[in-house]
Amino acid sequence: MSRMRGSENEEAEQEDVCIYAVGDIHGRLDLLSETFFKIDADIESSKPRRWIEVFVGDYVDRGADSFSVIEALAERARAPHVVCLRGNHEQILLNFLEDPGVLKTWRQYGAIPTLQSYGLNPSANPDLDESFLLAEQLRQTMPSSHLQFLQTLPTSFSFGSYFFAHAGIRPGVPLPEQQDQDLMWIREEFLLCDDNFGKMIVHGHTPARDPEVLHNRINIDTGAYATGRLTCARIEGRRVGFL
Ligand SMILES: [Mn+2]
Repeated sequence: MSRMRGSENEEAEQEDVCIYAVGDIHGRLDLLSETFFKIDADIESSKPRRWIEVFVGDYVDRGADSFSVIEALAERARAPHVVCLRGNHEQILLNFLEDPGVLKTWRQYGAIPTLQSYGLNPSANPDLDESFLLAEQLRQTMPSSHLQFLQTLPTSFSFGSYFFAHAGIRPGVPLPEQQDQDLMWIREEFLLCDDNFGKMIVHGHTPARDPEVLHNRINIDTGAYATGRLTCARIEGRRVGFL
């Protein structure tokens, strides 16, 4: 069973809450900083009575500044209205600390720049011995605040008529019974499904050229790492816009 934050009794209040939802960051501190600035400016100008910020995961890998992205998010998430979800990339990083052999796979997901951002010096294609050494070094180097941040990320967040998860949900399974594996990894079975899922699903994980607003889901992954475009949706009641 997934760990889910949020509750149904928030539904009644949803109309006066503004939700900012941010897509996959992948080590782009520059874009994350811009997005913080845009959110803060929007709050300043539109003055919502209440607001929530949801980051849908994939903070690390591929981009150059994973360390600083985690640092910045962990800091911002100290505020109670900020929710950071767990992406599959955060999960692989945690798996690697437990099982260094995972690096063989993780490397293909952009692990090398992440390890470098923590001050490690991995070769381009580490063998198993080097993987054990790197995992040990990462355990030593990673600030405990980062580890705690990563270990406590929930895999979904439900608020009013919206449901947030990194990758999506498994069609046919009630939202409270969704499995972590699906919430962090699912693709086609979710993306190609036309069902009404009971709530609007807001997700990242599968990059699209532009943010996608469909009848049953909103995809906010615009491939920031490669495109330089980090999407932030602004959701107020039924209105969905982008900063
Ligand atoms: Mn992903």
